[in-house]
Amino acid sequence: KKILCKFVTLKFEASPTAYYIPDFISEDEESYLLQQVYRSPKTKWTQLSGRRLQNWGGLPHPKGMLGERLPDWLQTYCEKISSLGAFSGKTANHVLVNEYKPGEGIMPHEDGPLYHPTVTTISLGSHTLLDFYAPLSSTEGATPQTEESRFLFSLLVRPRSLLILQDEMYQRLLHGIQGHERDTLTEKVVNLPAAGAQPGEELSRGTRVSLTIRHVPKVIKTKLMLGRR
Ligand SMILES: O=C(O)CCC(=O)C(=O)O
Repeated sequence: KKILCKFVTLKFEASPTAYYIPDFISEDEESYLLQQVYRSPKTKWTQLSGRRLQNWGGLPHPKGMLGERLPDWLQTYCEKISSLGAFSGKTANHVLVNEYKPGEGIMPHEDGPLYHPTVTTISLGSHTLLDFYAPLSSTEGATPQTEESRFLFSLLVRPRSLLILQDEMYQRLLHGIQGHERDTLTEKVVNLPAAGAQPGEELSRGTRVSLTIRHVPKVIKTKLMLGRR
């Protein structure tokens, strides 16, 4: 398949894995997806500090997600990505849509145990740098660790690209996006060749919409089951 011949594998330490697939979708598909995102009812948006988001597929919960049918425009991409084998044969059933204006971002975080340990992201509208951090060391009495000292590397995600993070990259490292309006690319951006960029290049951020597509294994199929233990 066209998509598979373009991927790049990055290996770090034990086995953190990232696949960066440029031009996973066409410009027409990008416009269509953006149109669908902005056509969604206003009530679908949740405003957070530094970004707003739409949650599709249900709210992940330790006792199980009350699954909601995904709209066709998202289901199509869930199936397309799942057919690459990203979720060990399962089909993605959950999508978070995040919108970041220039200067907005997301604090370093882990995605937690409610998801299959693979996260896939389609970027729309603008590039961003996704930054990776070492987890807080549990060493007692160690000097406090700053965000800066825990920073490891970044990935440049261009519009229309697909990023697949698996294994340690998902389970051990934290990821975040700094609230910058411009990025100067350095050697710390480890996928520059794959993303068709050069060190020293400066990129201005526009509004980026990301589709974070995942598989939530524990799903409650009907409301009737909610009261059961
Ligand atoms: O926008 C992105 O690419 C990252 C989103 C993210 O980390 C999240 O929603 O947990």
